Amino acid sequence: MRTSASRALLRTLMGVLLATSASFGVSSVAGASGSAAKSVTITIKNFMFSPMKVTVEPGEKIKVVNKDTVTHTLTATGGQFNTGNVGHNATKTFQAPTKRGTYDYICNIHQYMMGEIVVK
Ligand SMILES: [Cu+2]
Repeated sequence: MRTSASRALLRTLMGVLLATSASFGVSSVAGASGSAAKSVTITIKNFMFSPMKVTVEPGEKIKVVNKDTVTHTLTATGGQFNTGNVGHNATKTFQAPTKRGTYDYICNIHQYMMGEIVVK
């Protein structure tokens, strides 16, 4: 009885191990397939970008959520990216530049709103 119980336990443990290694396999495949799977979110609230500075991989997806009641944009001062108008509670997604560097951005409507995206 005792042996079959431990055998059952062993089988369960093996199952867990298999499931764990399988999920590891999936995540490493996702990582290998590129940065497209990764994404970061910048939230706009009280006329501020949060976080003000994000570090991303080249081409990583950047999601912008506007929690203010007024419309904002997230616009690179160098013209590399621009969400266009993001209305109240709206979400826009764009891709980070593929070239490494630091990209400053502002809100086109309220140009004192500033942030920074670092591609490394
Ligand atoms: Cu704005």
